[in-house]
Amino acid sequence: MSQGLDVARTRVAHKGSAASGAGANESVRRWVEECAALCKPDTIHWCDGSIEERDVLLDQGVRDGIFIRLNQEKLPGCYLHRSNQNDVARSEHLTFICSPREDGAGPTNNWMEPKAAYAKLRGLFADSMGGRTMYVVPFVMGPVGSPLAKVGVELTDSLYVAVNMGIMTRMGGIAWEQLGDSEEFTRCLHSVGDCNPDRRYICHFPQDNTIWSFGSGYGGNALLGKKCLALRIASYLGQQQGWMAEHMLLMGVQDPKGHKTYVAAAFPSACGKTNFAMLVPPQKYQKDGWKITTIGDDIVWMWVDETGRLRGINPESGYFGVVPGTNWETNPNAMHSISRDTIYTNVGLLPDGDVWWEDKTKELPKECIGWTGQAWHPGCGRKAAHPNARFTTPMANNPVLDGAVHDSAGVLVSAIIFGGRRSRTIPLVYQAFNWVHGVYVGATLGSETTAAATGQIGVVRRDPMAMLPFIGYNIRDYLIHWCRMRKKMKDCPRVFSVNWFRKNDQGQFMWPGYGENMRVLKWIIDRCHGQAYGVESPLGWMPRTEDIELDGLGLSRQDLEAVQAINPPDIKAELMSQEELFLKMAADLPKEMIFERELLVSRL
Ligand code: OXD
Ligand code: MN
Repeated sequence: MSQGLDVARTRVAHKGSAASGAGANESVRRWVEECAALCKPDTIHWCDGSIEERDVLLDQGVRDGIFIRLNQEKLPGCYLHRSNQNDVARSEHLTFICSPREDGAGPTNNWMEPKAAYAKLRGLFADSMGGRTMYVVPFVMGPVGSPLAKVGVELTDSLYVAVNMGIMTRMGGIAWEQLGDSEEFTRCLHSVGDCNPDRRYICHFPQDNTIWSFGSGYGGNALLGKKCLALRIASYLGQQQGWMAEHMLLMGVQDPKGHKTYVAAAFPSACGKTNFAMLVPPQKYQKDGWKITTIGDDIVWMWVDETGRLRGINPESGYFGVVPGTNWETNPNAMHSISRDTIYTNVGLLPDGDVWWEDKTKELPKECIGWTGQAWHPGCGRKAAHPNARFTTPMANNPVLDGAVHDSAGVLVSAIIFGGRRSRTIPLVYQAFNWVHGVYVGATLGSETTAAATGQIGVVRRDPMAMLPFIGYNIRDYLIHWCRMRKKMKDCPRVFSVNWFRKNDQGQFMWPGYGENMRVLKWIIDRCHGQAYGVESPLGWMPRTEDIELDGLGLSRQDLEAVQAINPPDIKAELMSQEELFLKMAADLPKEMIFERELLVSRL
C-alpha cells in the first residue's frame, strides 16, 4: 500500500460493498494506489453510485459550504453551487493534446510532448490532495452493453465533481461489472488544486487513454467523462477504430403516423442544442401528432451497423445545460427537468431558497443573492446569474426522454444538421448535395462565440462540425475520417445546414426559433424520406417558400424569402473568411474540401 494509505478506508460510513471499491479489478487498484501516492489525499472514498451515497455527499457538501440546499418544497433534491469567479467556463487555451508528435495534435490544438506534460503535471499533483478526500468515481459512458460503451475512472478531490459525475454518467459499481478484468479504462486524474488559472492544465494523452486535469472545477474541464473522454479521447479512438464521436444532440421526430426519424445536430456551445433536443412543436403540429423525443443534448457516438447504416448512442446520462435564457416558454421540458434533483451552478439565490436567472421570468425579483455571493437587485449593474451558469440534471427527469435512450443498439441516424449562430449571410435551411458536400458544409461551419468558453464574445469563429475545441487529434485526419465514413455506409444520412439566428438590418431576429424550428425540421424529415421538394441553389437544396408551413407564425412569404436569401457577394466574403481555418491547414487540407470550395465558387 503506497505511502501508508489505506486505500479501502472511507471518510463516510456506507452500506454496500462498492464503498470499499469491491468489484474494482487489480489494475484499477494499482493505478489508484499510484495516484494516491502522488497526490497524498487524507482519505479515499470509493464511490458506489447509490442514492444513499448521493445523499451523504450532498449533506457533506452543505456542511463544507460547497452546496447550498435550495427550497426543498419548490425544488426537491436541488442544490446551488457557487464556483470560483475565475473558473466559469472551459479554458481552451489551457487544454492540451499530448500526442507523441506535434502533428498528432495538428494546427488547431495546443500540444505538449507527453513526457514533458506528465512531468509538469506530476509536479502540480504532488501532495495536492493533502487534507482532502480523493473520490474514486467509476463510470460508464454509453448504454451498458453497447458495442461502444466505455469505462472510465475519475480520481478527484472535488466533492462537486463526484456528485455531478453521478448525474452525468452511469456511475458506480456498474462500471466494475462492465470492466471485469480488463485494463482498458480511461484513467482520469483531477484536482482543483488551488484553482489558480496560472496553474491550470487540462491534458489529454490519447495514446495512453489518460486525462490529467488540474486547477479547475468547471464542468467542461473537470467532469472528465464529458468533453475530455466522450469527445477528445473518443474522437481519437473513433478515428482509429472506424466510428465517430461528435458534439451533437440526438433527437427523435415522430410523425402523425407514429413513424420516428432520428436526427443528429451539431451546434457550437451555447447555440441552443439543449432547447432543440427538447423542442415542443407548435400547437397545430402537436394536434396533428408530431412529437419530439430526446436521446441526448450534447454528444453522440455513431457507428455503421451490419446493414450499412449509421447508428447513434448518447454516452451521457444527464444534461449540463446553460441556465440563462431557459424558461417555460423557451424550454418547458428543461424547466420540468431542473425542478428536482438538480445542481445549479452560479445562478441567483432568492430569499425563499428558490433560484433566479436572467430571463427566467419577465418580472424581475426585488432582490436576490447574485452568483458572486453579493446582494443583487434590478439595476445594480451586475447579472444575477453568470451568462454561462449551468444546471446538471439527470436525463431521467426529461418528460420527453426517448424510449430507446438505454438501448445498447442505439438508433438509426437519418439526418445530420450543422448549425451556427450567424447574424448575417447564412440562410435558415438548406440541404447539402451529398455526403462529401455535407462534410464541407460542416467543416466550414462558423459561429459567433458565446460565454461557454473564455475569450471574446460575439466574433465569428470557424468551428468545424462544432468540434474545434474537442477534436482529440489532427483536424486533417478528422476531416479525412469524415469523408471515409461515406465508404462504410450503404445508405448515409442526409446532411443539412440551419441558422436560427439570422438578423435583419434593424438587428432583429428574422426567424422566431425555439418550437417554431419544428417547421424546418418537418421539411428536413420529409427530405430524408424523399417526400419534400427541394430547389437547387448555389449552396444546396432549398425548400420553396410554400414548402415551409407559415400558418400562425406571423411571417409572410417575403419574410421567409428574406431569411432564406443568398447574396453571392456575402457568400464570397464568407469563403474568404473560411480561409482563416483552411490556411492553418495549408497543404494538409483534404482534397475533397478544395474541390467542394471550387464547385461552390463556380456555382456562385
Ligand atoms: C458544453 C459546451 O458545456 O459545449 O456542452 O461548452
Ligand atoms: Mn457542448
